[in-house]
Amino acid sequence: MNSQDIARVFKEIADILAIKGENPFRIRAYEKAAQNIESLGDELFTLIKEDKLTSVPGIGADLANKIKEIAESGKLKAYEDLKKEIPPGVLDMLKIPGLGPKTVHAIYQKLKIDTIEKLENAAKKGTLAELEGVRVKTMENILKGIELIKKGGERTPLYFAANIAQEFLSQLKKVKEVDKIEAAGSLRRKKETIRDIDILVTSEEPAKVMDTFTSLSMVKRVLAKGETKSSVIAQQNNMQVDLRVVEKNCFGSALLYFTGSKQFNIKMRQLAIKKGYKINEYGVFKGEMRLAGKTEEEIFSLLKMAYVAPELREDRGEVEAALKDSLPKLVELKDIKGDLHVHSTYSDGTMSIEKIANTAKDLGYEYIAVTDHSQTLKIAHGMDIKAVHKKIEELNKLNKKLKGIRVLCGMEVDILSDGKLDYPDSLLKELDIVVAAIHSGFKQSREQLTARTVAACKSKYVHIISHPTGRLWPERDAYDIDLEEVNRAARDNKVALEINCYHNRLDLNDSHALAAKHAKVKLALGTDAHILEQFRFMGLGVSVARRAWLEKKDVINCMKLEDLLKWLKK
Ligand code: DGT
Ligand code: CA
Repeated sequence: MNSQDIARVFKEIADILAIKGENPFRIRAYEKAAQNIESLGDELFTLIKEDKLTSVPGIGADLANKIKEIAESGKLKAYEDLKKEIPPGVLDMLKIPGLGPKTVHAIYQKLKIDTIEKLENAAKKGTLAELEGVRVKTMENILKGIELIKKGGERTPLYFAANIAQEFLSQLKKVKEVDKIEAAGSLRRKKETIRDIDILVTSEEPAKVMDTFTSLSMVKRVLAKGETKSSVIAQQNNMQVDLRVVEKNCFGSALLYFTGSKQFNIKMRQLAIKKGYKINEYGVFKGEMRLAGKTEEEIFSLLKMAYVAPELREDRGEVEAALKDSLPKLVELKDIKGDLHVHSTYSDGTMSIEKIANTAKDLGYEYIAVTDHSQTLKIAHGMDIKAVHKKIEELNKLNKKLKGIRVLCGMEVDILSDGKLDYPDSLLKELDIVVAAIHSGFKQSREQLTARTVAACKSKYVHIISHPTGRLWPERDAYDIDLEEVNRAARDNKVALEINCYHNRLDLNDSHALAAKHAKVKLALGTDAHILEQFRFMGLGVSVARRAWLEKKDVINCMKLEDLLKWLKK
């Protein structure tokens, strides 16, 4: 149980009270307590030990006792009792993005709807409109939200799927009967979400490989076990993992086939036919004669085309480009010279600036931008102006001491609901780098959200728009924003758009980033790391960038320090 788990209990109590229609002050007290608990982090446990919980604003004797009860027993009786008063299907509705407890209260109390299925029907039939304040748009949003939850249940974000696959791969690599092994499918193409994991191996003894695979400790259930193909459900996320054993000679053609995508495969098959060949997972054939199949390279070369990186295999023009040898030279992780979005202890991060600098240096970076939250974002310890001055001073001193790494003094500045920035220009101009972001008012209209972002682009001091569509898997879908207009504003004002590499953001996504590139907008990669381990999200961001056809010149993180500093001067 960490402080976030405890905060979640309090947040859920607030939600249940709201669904019951209780006194708003009582609800607010629990909400505030949840926020305070969350922002305390580990300090919460020190306060518990020292019996000083009531020194935290908004936490009186009653809440303090409740916190202690959860910390000691992992449970809270008052919460368990409260949960029993509301049908579970009603509580599930809270998971629908954009549907708050007040609306759930009305839906449940007035219309007696108590499951997501019933809610979906009511939204489809339009009967929800009987409720005050529910418009057609609200019903559309509810249906979209339900769709999102359903999708979320089936597909797993890349980061988690890759971790699960890694466990299987590392166990299977230890098996002596396994020769070659590779993950194929959407995972190899680095799609942002993965339905199932496809693994290919070559082996002289497939039966033994299948025995081991189906009895691995990570396996929850065996769906099918055959001589050349088996399928299991992994414990984690209930993900399906398929394993195929193929002939050594066919490894390349099988890898090509099972990497997909399906659309890419179709294109390749048409191309092969045009050239008088036949292509399938066993190889490339002319009549009965097999001409290639051992490696992917061999196949591409037989078809007289350049090697197509897996990330590009989506039938978005890559086959045509490969035939003309005009594929982009995709950016690689090793090209990245710095991370342009991390948080320190100055706001809600857990790393000191010194620690950030040393880690960045160890990663081989030339620079790192420490971009803490601005004053309005209180939940994330947004910094007031005085604190920013202190940070500037500390960084000036630190940079004089440091060798081989430059820490850029930055801030992630809120774009307020009227489009103004959260600090005055006089402060912004003292910073090395300004990342601007929307953290509130997600439900504003498309016009408002677009106007806010465009206004931020027009500021002389903004360099990067962070997570431009606000999506946060699985809670929040991207908000409605006109990215074409944002692209134009970014290009005209020399602002880069971020590919936020945080595992449940990946925002911009691949197709948005590709559109930005076409609009001549630069992209910036930032991990949004709050803890040390999250620096490695950069790899995820690079995957998005590669799927977006980005080259070194499209990504500002590939600039040398000297060039980046020039670029930041605008
Ligand atoms: P996923 O699992 O939905 O995230 O996406 P994929 O791409 O991994 O799809 P999956 O697992 O159904 O199939 C793996 C690959 O096998 C797919 O990318 C291409 C190939 N494949 C599967 N079914 C077909 C098909 O009907 N036609 C062709 N041409 N290729 C297929
Ligand atoms: Ca798959």
